[in-house]
Amino acid sequence: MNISKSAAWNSLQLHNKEIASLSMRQLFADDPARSERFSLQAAGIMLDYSKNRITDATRTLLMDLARTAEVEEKRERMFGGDPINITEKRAVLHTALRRPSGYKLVVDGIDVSAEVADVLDQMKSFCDRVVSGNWTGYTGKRIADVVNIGIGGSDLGPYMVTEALKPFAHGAIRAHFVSNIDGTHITETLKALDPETSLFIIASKTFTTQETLTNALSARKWFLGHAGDERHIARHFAAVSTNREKVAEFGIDLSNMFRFWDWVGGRYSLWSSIGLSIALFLGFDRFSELLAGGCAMDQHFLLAPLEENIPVIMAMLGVWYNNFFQTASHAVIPYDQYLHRFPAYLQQLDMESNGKRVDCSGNIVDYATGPVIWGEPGTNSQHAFFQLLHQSPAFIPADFILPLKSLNPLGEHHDMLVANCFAQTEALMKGKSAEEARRELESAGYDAASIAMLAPHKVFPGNRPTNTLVLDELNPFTLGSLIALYEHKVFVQGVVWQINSFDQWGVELGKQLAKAILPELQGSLDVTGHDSSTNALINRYRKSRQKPD
Ligand code: G6Q
Repeated sequence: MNISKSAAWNSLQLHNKEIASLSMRQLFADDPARSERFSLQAAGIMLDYSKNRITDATRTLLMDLARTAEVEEKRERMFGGDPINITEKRAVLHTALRRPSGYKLVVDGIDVSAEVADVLDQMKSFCDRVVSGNWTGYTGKRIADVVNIGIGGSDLGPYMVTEALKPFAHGAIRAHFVSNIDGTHITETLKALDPETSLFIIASKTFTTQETLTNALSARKWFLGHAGDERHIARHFAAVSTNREKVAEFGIDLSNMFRFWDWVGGRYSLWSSIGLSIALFLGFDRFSELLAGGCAMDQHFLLAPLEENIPVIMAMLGVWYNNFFQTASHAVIPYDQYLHRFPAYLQQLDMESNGKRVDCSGNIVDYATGPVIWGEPGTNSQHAFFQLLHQSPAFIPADFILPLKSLNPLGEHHDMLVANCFAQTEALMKGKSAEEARRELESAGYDAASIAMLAPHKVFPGNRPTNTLVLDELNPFTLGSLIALYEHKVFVQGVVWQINSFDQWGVELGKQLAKAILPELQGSLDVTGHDSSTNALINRYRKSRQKPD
C-alpha cells in the first residue's frame, strides 16, 4: 500500500483546499472553547495545539490517516521488541531502558529487562563511588571533572541533558563533552582539566568511530604525559559500548565498561549507559527521575486514544503541514535558556530518523518525509530569525516550549520571558491586516503618502501555526517526558511515511570518501583521481599542510 494513494490521504488533500481559505483568527472568534478543545495534558506536559490550521474535521481525517498507516499496530510491535529496524534486522527497544523495576520483557529468549536492571545497578554503584569521593584518581584525589568523549548519538543527548538540568546537579563534578575531530575541541577542553582529578568516559556504541577513538587516544596521551604509568588508566578511563573486544583492545579495564545493546539506536541511547555522564553529573537518583519521565510519556503514548495522544497529535500536525502545505521546515523554540541544546539534539533525532527517500520496501516515495528541524531559544531567536517566521511568503510551523516556573527567579525576568513567548504565538496566529497597519500609522501621525508607502511593510499575514508545550517546571522528570514525546512523534511520522526511522545509511558515503582522502592529504604525490574541484582542494591543502607532532 502506498500511503499517498490511500483514501485517507486523498481526503486530506481535498480537505486542504477548504482549510486554505480559513483563518485561525476567525476560528478563534467563532469558538470561545477552541483552546480547551485543542489542548491535552499528560506526563507533566500540556500541549495547546489550538493555534493550528485545523478544525475538528481535520483532526478526524488526520487520525484516519494514522490508522490507515497502522500506527497502533506498529507501536505495539516497537514496544514488544519486533525487529522493526528492518535494514539492520534489529528490535527498537529504547523504551525498555526506562521501564520501572518489576517489569519483564523477554525478546528472543533473552530477559531484556533483567539485563537493563543489571547495567543500571552497575551505573548506580559506579556513580555513588565517584560522586562520594570513594573512587579516587591515581594520586588519591577525588574526581572533579568527567569528560564524555563521543559523537552523534553518543554526545548530543547527554550534552543536551546536562545543560538542561544544570540546576539539579549535585555540584561535586563538572561535565565536559568532546565530540568534534577538530583538535581544537579536545585541546580547549583539556586546558581546563587536572589529570589527577579527571575521568574520561569513552562513549561509543561500535567503538570504531574515527572521531571518538582519535579524541580518546589524544586524551590518553595527555593523561599518560602527566601520570606516566599505564596502570593509572584504570582509575581515569571508563567505556560505554556494545563492543567488548574493541574496548579491551583500546586498553580500558573491562570492569570499567558499561554495556548496552544493538537494539538501542545511537540517537535513542541517552537512557542507556550512554547516559553515564548524565548520572555522574546529576547523581543516579536524578538520572532515574529522567527515566521515570520518559516512562510516563511511554505509558501515555501506549494507552491514550490517538485523538488524545500528544505525540500522535504533534506527529500528524507535522504531516499535515509537510505533506499538504509543503512546508518542508519546522522550528523548535524553547523559551528556556537551559534548553539551548534541545534544537540541536532534536535535529539529529528527527532528521537522521526521517530524512529518508525510500520506503521500507525500497521504493522511492512520492511525498515529502522529514522536515528540516531547526531553532534557538527565545527570546534570542526573536532578534534573529523571527522576521522570516512572521513575514516571509513561506510559512514555517513552530513548537514553543515553556516552563511555567523559573529555576532562577530574578526580578521581572520570567514574566517578560513568558510575555514574549505568548505574544509571539499570538502574533503568528493573528497577524496584522493592511487596515490595522494603516490605522496604526494614522494614529502615529503619518501623512497619507508615508502611510501608503509604509503600510505594506507593516502587514503581518498571520495564520501561522504553532504548538505551545507548557511544563510546570523543567526538571529531570519533565525533561524525560519531553524527550520521549519527541521520540514518539518521530516514530509516528516514520510509520505514516512508511520509512525505517531507525537506520542511518545516509551518513556512510562521506565517511567512506574521507577514508580514501586522508592518505592522499598525507601523501607526497599530486592527487588526480577525483573531479577537478576535489583534486584542487586536496592539492591546495597538501601544499599548506603542517606536519603533525
Ligand atoms: C545515531 C547514529 C550516530 C552515532 C554516532 C556515534 O543514531 O547512529 O549518530 O551515534 O555515529 O557512533 P558510536 O556510538 O558507534 O561511536
